[in-house]
Amino acid sequence: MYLTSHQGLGQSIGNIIATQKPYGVLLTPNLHNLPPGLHGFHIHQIPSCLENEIAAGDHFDPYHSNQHLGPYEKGHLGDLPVLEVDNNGNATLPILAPRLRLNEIKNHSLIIHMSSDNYSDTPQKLGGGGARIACGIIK
Ligand SMILES: [Cu+2]
Ligand SMILES: [Zn+2]
Repeated sequence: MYLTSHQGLGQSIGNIIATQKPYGVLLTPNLHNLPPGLHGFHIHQIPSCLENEIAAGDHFDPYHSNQHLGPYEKGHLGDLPVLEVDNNGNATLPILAPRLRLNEIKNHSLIIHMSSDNYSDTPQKLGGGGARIACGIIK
C-alpha cells in the first residue's frame, strides 16, 4: 500500500495479506504512517493508483447494485469493514469480508479513505469517506 501523491505512487506504508477463510476473505494489514482512527476501506474497480488514485475508479460492483451499503448487505461487493488505525498510526487488526472470494478480488485496487464509512449513501455518497489517502493493487 502507498500514500497518495500527485506524482504517482507515494511513500510505501506496508502491505495487506488476503487469505481465503471458510467465512470469506480475511485481510490482514501491516500498515504504518496512517492517521489514527477509523477509515473507509474498499475494493475499487481498476488496478491503478495513478492520478492521485482517481484512476482506481469506482467501488468494485460486478453485480451492478449501484449502491454503497457496506460489507453485510447486497450493495457494492467492494464495500469492506472499516479499517482501524491505532494511536501510533499502525493498522494490524484483521478484517473479515464475508461476501468475497479470493479469486474475484485479484486485479482490482484497495483504497483507504480519510474519514470513516457509515455503510450508506446518505447523508453522503459512498459512506462519506472523502479523500483517498492510500492505495494498493491486489495481486
Ligand atoms: Cu473507496
Ligand atoms: Zn461502496
